[in-house]
Amino acid sequence: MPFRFQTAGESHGPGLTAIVEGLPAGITISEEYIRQDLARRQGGYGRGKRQQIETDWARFRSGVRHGSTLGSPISMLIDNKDWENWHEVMSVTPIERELNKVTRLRPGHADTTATIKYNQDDVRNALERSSARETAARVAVGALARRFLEYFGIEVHSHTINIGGVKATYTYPIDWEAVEESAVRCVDPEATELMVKAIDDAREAGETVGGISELVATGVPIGLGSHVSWDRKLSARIAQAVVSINAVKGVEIGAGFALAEMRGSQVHDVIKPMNEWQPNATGWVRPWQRMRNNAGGIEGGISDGEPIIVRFLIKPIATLPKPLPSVDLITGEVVNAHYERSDICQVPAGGVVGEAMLCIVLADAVLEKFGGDHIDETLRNFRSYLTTIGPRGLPRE
Ligand code: EPS
Repeated sequence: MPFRFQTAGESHGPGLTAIVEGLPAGITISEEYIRQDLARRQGGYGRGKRQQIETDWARFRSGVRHGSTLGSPISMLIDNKDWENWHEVMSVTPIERELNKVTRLRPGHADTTATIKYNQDDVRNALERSSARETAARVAVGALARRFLEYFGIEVHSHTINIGGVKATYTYPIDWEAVEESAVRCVDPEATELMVKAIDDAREAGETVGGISELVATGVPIGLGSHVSWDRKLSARIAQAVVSINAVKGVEIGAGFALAEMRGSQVHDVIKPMNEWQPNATGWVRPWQRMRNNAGGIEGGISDGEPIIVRFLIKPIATLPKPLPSVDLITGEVVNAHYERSDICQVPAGGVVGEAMLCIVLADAVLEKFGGDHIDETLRNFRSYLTTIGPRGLPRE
């Protein structure tokens, strides 16, 4: 059973809904566990006033009993606290009063494209769903996937490596605690300071800034994904998942675009045997190791056992405090784009959403490979597979 999910909800409607299917029975989970990631998504220097209103919390409505998954669809509700202020504007039923419509199109948001495509005369009918508020639901789904991956010793983290052109210096392994302590989720303290300054400068100028976040997944066994068809490649699935995040305009895996400047011998990751054959706590053995990881943990569309490294670019938020010139949807006149309120920079939060999407893709790939209706069955299949992944000439048990 694949890991499937759907989200629903408008930014200022009553709340967000997520439905997840495919997780085996017997996985222990709590709302508090999910809250940790929801809180991380709400944080980061440069966030707007909305995050002071919300305390995102996902309530289970199905699929979990006495703290364990049942194997049935899991539904979660995240209330919008801000709904209180939007009852009339976002009313499901028709209202008496004539409301001011949003008609000043923001360049860079879905305002123009979605309003025209869906034949609307109020941009709110498009912007409510295209708002990155939806990513709260994805993070709740991603937390379920993360919990599942923990059973296999797979961890997914992210860190900010660039905000507005300020680049972080870092080496692996990353100190993830230091990342979470940084105001912008950056491991480099000097860069953190400069990134904060870049956000302050942007705020003062009525601007917004984007940047780059890096995802690192460790403990991923060799063999997730497939080389045989385009849509089964792990790299392709990750790229789609990450580019689907609001405001993401680019993605690279491993050394990515830097590979264009190297020759083949500098690029490909030389294989060497591991000296250690001892399984770790989860039973994971790593019979092969690479001298480096330019491939970012994926070769031929299949995980190769090295950490999966993915970077993605988040453009500056389209809602500018000092709006760009635009056009009025109704009159066609030149106007300034619509502005309500917005974040100045959402890159630290974007990293958390990226983690969620990577967790979802990896959970799906683990389920595809190992199956199972109860987590014990999935783990049995996983451990059995691990006995087969060493050099072919050596005993496999
Ligand atoms: C967001 C909530 C939204 C925006 C932001 C993300 O809240 P509001 O519109 O009420 O201020 O702050 O949305 C965008 C970045 C966007 O471009 O739409 C959230 O919860 O993440």
